[in-house]
Amino acid sequence: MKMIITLAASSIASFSMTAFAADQPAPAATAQTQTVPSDPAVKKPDSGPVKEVGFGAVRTPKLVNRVGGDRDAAIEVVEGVYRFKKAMIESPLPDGYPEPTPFGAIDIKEYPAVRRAELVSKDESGAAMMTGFFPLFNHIKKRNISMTAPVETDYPQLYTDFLNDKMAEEGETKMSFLYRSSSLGPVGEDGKIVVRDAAPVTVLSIGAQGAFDFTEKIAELRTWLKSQEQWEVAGDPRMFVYNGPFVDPNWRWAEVQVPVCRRGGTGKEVPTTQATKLPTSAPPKELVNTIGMKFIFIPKGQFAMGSAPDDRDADLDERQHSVTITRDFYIGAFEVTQSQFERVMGRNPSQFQGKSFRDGGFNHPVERVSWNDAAEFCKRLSELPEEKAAGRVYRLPTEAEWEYACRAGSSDAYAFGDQPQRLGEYCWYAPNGDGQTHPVGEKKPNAWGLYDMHGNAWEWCADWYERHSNRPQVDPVGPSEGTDRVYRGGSWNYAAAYCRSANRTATAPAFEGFDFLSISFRVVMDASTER
Ligand SMILES: [Ca+2]
Ligand SMILES: [Ca+2]
Repeated sequence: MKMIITLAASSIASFSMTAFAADQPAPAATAQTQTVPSDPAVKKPDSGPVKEVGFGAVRTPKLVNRVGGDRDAAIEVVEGVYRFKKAMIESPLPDGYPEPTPFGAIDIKEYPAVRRAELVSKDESGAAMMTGFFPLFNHIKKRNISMTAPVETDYPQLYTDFLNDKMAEEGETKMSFLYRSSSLGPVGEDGKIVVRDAAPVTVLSIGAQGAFDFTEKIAELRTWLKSQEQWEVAGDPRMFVYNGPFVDPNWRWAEVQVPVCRRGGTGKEVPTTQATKLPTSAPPKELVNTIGMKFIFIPKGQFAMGSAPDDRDADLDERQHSVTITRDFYIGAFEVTQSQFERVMGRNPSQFQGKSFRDGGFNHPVERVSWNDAAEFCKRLSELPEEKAAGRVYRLPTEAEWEYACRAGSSDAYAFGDQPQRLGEYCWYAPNGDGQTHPVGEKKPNAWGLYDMHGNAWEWCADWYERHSNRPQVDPVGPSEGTDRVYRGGSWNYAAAYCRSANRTATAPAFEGFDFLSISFRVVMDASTER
């Protein structure tokens, strides 16, 4: 088995180079820059275009912690290219990716979520990896996506006991091309290829040079792990190959990595390389209830909740972590409107109503509702005889469900990408809000068919507020008690950063001298009730 892995490692490396040579113009020169990766240490200017930094090579000291091996090895960025001795990396890395680890050094690194095209092979011979390269290459070509570095190879279920070098009886190999940004294409299947978002992961990594022995590098990581008590293994190993064919074989750059978590952490429960497959981009099922509220079917799945480590607009309470939603659900396509609220509750507390509005305001989101009002609405809607007969039960979304639905497969700042200048297509916010809410559904929906998740009116979630940790979570519902309830998404009178998918806000659930101006909500209907 050891031998096989060594073969696989070297054949991928050498074959990749050949394929680049045959079919690929200089990868770096064709870099299609949708967003510019950025050094978190550098403050973004308040306005104006962000300056392109070479081909994307940026220093990311906050994401890298040198913990062993050659501690003095230091990479450089020269003219937008990573360099170490005579080795260099010219293709851009995915957005937010930490810098490479130089040969012989051992780092602990924080990787953000990444959209990637995967091809799985049960064949361990290494030949399968050769046949895997072209489908992946054709996939990115078809979508007009440029090559990034690295090409990633995962070895899921390779070990039954990594620390004691016990191999599994059989395993598979997964080769992945990484998207630079999730805005480059949707998740879903493309023939044998699956495009999905891998969750953020912390890894122990060792830099490798030229034709290296995979098992030797693994052994060095194992030795390091055995020498300390703070970190433990949290998944199966993977390999990064950074270079194309134009690089001297002796100076090719690679890394061998194994996921780790702090001892006592829960990282093992959701290994990132074996994440639940995300829903495809196929149009979800819709449903309209007896009072005309439209709902969209949201399939269960996994996503990266919170903000990427390099998002300079992010607040401290948005720490990125993996969340698994284990149950399908339905969520309102729109915010609850004034007419829907009035029909169920017999009153309309909104400030933006009356004859100065096109339709009296009835199709605007209801606002000036407290969390308690929103919860009461769900209860009364569930109790309507027609809804009861249909077996439907309504509730507020958990904060995780809300963000999962808002992102609709995206790991960027907004559901459509990272560019706030496009927000006006999707969102009523301060620059275009014109001092009021707007009828629901007038802007573009997200990829799952949900409107006004960004902006128009804020939206209550079920959870009490607390700061996120970086632990993986399954169906989180927030703390059992608290003082403030969460609300999300920004509104007509707030700036772009407040409308980000990950932005969090909270306030008291009852009226206490604050009139909940511009806070509305949308409701969830549990999918199990419909099957
Ligand atoms: Ca909204
Ligand atoms: Ca916030």
